[in-house]
Amino acid sequence: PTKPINVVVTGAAGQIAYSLLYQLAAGTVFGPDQPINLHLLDIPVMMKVLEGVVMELEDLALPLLREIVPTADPAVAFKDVAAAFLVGAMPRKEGMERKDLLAANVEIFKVQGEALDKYARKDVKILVVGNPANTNALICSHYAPSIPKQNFSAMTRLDQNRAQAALAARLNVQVDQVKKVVIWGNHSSTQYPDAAHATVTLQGSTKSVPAALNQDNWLQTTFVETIQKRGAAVIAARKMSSAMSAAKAAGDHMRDWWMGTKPGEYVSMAVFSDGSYGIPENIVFSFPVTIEPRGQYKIVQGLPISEFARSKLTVTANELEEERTEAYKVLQK
Ligand code: NAX
Repeated sequence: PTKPINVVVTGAAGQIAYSLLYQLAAGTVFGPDQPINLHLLDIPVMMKVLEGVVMELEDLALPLLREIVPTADPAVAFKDVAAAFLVGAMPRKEGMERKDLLAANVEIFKVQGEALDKYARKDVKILVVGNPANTNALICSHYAPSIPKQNFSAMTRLDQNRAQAALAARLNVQVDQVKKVVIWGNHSSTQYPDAAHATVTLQGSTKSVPAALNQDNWLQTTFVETIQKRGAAVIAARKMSSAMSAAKAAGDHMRDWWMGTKPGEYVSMAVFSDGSYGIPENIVFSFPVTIEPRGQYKIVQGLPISEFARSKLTVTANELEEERTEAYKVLQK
């Protein structure tokens, strides 16, 4: 029998965790043969709410879910974890820009980086969901020097899923017929959702999305803006930020990292830039990647970058460099 792995979810009493925990317990992320112990971290005032979440997890009656450890202590939460979902943060409210969130959140990711460094497995896979996700991942890694930088990532999978769904709707095909949409850069309104390399399968034949749409103008304007502003649109409608779709995307991200990507496909993950595509190093930037089962991600190389795309990549890379400067300023105070 396979030994259980420890998996931590922070912000465990929050709304994204509420949808995410079920997926983890049901085996859709780490596979149907991998038992898990769930470590649930939240802040002290949320411990009562967390008790309710624990009751519901018990009542799922799912055999893969072994121990459940609710706690407000990072030392307990991060103990020997093989995977970490860093969801806990202050969520964006209506009208709030992500930059306002930075100061409030870097402190949290410093503390959690230190705890990962001390208590987690050295091969732990870390997914930062809490915003500003890319820069939080950078800070977290900075305070966890004993864990390889390649083990840190931030989530742009929700943006990828949104982009894929929007293209499928436009092309009037089922969502899984659209592949290879890329999200470049920051999980913010400067992200560049790029359909230039995407493919669509229509009645058994596969062609490029730009050729199928024959509307570069739509791809460069309405499409980009719709995806960039989708999070804000959900907040405006729901008065709360995306949760069900965010949790699904977090599961997708970790599953592909753990199990590998499908042959001939790639996915977008925000990871440490190694200078690929001329992006400055030492920022956490969303790139297309492929992953071998149980392996490391590899940034997809050699995609042609148009002049239009280049201008978009520059804007989002600049924003990440600014966030990095801001974050280190806050930490030096
Ligand atoms: P909620 O406010 O529902 O839950 C957050 C939880 O985190 C709360 O229970 C809170 O007590 C807890 N928390 C706060 N500080 C903590 C700490 N230091 N340690 C542990 N727990 C702590 O927010 P939710 O809607 O679940 O969103 C969580 C985060 O995801 C937000 O930062 C949000 O902006 C971000 N998102 C990121 C997305 C992405 O694509 N990367 C998309 C969805 C979402 O907007």
